[in-house]
Amino acid sequence: RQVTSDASFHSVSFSETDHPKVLITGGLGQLGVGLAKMLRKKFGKNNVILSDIRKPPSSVFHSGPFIYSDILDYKNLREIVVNNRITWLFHYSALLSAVGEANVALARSVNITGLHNILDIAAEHGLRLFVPSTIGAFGPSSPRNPTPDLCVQRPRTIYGVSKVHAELMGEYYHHRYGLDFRCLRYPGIISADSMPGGGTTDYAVQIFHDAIKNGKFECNLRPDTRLPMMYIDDCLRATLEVMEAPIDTLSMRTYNINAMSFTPEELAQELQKQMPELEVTYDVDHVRQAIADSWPMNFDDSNARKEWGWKHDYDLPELIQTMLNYLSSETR
Ligand code: AKB
Repeated sequence: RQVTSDASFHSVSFSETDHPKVLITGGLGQLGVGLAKMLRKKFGKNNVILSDIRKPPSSVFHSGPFIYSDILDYKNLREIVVNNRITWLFHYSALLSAVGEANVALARSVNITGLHNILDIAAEHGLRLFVPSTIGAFGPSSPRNPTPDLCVQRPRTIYGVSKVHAELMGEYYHHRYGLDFRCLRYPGIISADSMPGGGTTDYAVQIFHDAIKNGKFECNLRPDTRLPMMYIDDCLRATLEVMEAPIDTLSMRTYNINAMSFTPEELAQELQKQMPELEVTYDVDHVRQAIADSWPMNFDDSNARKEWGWKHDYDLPELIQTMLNYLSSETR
């Protein structure tokens, strides 16, 4: 397969007055269903297709279009893009940091080979492409407090290596083929109605579920491990905002975004203000701890704020209140 390098080729995609036709890959992970819900409100239910290789729960299946798509199968991907006249692609398929270390070959194939298919499809069909990157794209030799957009990136996980690769390949395709590539480096994302799978920041979601269910939580990171974090609604809004940002506001194609930074101990203390009976103990997972110790403690997102107006809504107390309200209404 060949990527055409004729820039005029890309102008056929869609006129600015039309709604985009959206495809979301890896749609059954932590973020896809929420993203689809937000985009469907704005662009119409049938203009947003969720996809994954897993069978969707019936609530997801009945809430809008869902399709089987394997990002490692180029023909399958191209067929979906062509048959549905896709114009925007959100590429969420990936193995996260901890699970990637447990299965390097699979992480390499999904996160790197899969991305190559996505880039080629997007360039070939003039799509606007969003790929999430992460605080995990930095490593022990990066400045950690704070971490700016442009600095040394030498991550020590296959997840981080694959995300640096995605950033660089997307930017290369932008310069070489005119691909409209947009990328945000997410901090740890905290959500109530979807669970992360196999990340290092997962503790910050699990603590809420265990606190409500059992009144206790065993944390797999040290109490003083500081990491950047964000509530899911902010993350999804940032993603839509960067996709809609006029091209002339973007001096770069990859931006850090952030909302807050805390340690497990600080999160537990803030949660205990609402739930004084909550017991938190620590049993450190050394793989996750080593990963967290190599990641940013504070994330400098000043370029996103300056250039396209990024602003978070949720700080730590707001996040805690929102999570507790949601989860306690679920158990009632
Ligand atoms: C992980 O912990 O692997 C992810 C991330 C920060 O990218 N949540």
